[in-house]
Amino acid sequence: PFLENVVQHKQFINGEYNTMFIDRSPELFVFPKRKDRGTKMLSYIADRTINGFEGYGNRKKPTYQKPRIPTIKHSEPFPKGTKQILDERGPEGLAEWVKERPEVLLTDTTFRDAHQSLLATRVRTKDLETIAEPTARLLPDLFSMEMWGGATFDVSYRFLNEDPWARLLKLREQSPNVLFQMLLRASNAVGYKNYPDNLIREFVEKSASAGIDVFRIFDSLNWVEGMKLTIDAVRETGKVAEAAMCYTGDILDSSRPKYDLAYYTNVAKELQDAGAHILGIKDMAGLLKPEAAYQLISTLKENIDIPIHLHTHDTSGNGIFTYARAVEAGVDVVDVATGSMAGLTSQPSANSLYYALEGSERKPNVNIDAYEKLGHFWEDTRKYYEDFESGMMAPHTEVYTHEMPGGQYSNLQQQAKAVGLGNRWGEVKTMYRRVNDLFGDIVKVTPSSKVVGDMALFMVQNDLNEDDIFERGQSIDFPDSVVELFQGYLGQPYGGFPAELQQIILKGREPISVRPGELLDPVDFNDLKETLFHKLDRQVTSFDMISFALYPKVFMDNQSFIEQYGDMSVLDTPTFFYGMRLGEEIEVEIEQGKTLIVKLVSVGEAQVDGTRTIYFELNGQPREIVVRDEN
Ligand code: 3PY
Ligand code: ZN
Repeated sequence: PFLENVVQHKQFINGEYNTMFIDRSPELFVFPKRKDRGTKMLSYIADRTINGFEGYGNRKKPTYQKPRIPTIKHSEPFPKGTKQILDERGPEGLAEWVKERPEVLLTDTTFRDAHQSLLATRVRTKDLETIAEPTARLLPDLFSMEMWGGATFDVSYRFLNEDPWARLLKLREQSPNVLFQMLLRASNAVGYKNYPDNLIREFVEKSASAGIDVFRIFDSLNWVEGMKLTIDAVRETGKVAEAAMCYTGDILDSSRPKYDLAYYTNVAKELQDAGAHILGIKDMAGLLKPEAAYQLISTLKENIDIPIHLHTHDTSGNGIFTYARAVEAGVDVVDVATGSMAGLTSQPSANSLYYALEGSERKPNVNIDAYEKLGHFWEDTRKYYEDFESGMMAPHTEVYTHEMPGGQYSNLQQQAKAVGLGNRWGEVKTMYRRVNDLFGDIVKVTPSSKVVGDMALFMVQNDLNEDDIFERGQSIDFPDSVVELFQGYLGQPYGGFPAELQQIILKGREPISVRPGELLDPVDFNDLKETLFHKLDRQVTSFDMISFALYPKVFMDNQSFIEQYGDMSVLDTPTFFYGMRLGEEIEVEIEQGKTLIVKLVSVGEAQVDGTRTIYFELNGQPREIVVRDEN
């Protein structure tokens, strides 16, 4: 504790100490009475055992089979992969290399979008860490692993009480050969609103230094103007700027000409001109039909020079067919997930695509046996997260009508339930599309998709239709997110906002037409460091500062959790969610080489004050924890 006190002392941090510093600083020897790590951890386990995990119900802990892990030789050098190509040849060299490949390349999304779309983003670092090295060793021919960004950032803090930066650093160590890819919402970073320019630059720089190689950058309204700063920031780091356009509507539907082939070709050219090393096509809802994919990719191949990377969701069940046609048209890279984490609202299966392209010279170069083995791990591990499954059991072609992104479907369903509209979910889905049309047919992806969802819930809940909005809109208080969208705080939609509706929603407020970031004050990082130092009473890292600037409350709530319980990312997932069974014994490695053995001996009767005493053994010594029974 002495060393801890010294290195956290303000004078020490600021470098203002001399040889008398220790003698003249008696406060260094006042140690706060802290609960030891073991007791904190037992408190967490006791609480989960009695009260369950938030949103997870209070079920008894199931017995799971230990996930199957493919055998690898840790001592052998890692096979070389795309990371080495980037390091040796730079982003332009990598792009050239991609274009020369005869086979279609694969990005594996299992560590990010697959579980964001199937399991509400709840997969924990502990499980990712277990399979990261086998994945990197067995799939060295991947173009990249998408493993960060999107919703993983705030869900890590908010629901898993984990540090997302620690996840990135740990996984990087386990996978030094394959490019790491993240999803970045341009000026919205990994949040739901525009942030100041200097915060975006700082976020990009620190993400790159912590291990991100490929940044897939998109704007939720396809507003290229809003993406340029982020593209430049990525280019400055020497990493890969994959600028993506979001696919919405249907280029095959001539009755809906707003988003046609010419529109996408123009956006693609603008992104290339803005400095993209790779063009991403982000089909976040899975609306790109097979023939549309063929036409789109063929046309883009004639009009731009940079490689094309296609992302889709398999919600409709047509994902593999879409990819097969895109491959025929010359797409360079496609996004897939490990078989047992693929399909439905997730990405199409890597394994299925491999077999679908049998006989084609563009068949992906992957070790299919390895993919099957990695799939066993995920098949077993996915069971831990059963309560977060969306309940979608079969291909869902209604997506072509409502156009809801894969990652939003289950989320909005939960939101609908929370406001008492669980039994009116069908109406909410229909309303989602009607709101899209009301808003002038806009791109729907985080965060614009959230605004459309908020408005749909609002209209169903208040029994409003389009006529009501136009006739009585002046007296309606619209959700904040809707007002902000129409103020221009998420940027500008293609074709502008519908003017009459904008007036009704803004009620005299002035909309902006410039980049919101231009109007925001820059973050003062020195000031922020000082503030955080006082709040946390410890050394403040650049990662802490960025996270606090993006999500002040979420970040601080997580700090309080750590203060109360310690770092619970060390627990195995079933224990993290359910606590322990009577008589169960577990081993917890709290740091390298330091393992605690925990046994749950018995659970005391509920007392009149609402508490129970839980009896544990910690490394053979009896320990009692008093916990409030919330049931
Ligand atoms: C995200 O922004 O998190 C998405 O996955 C959008 O599709
Ligand atoms: Zn996606």
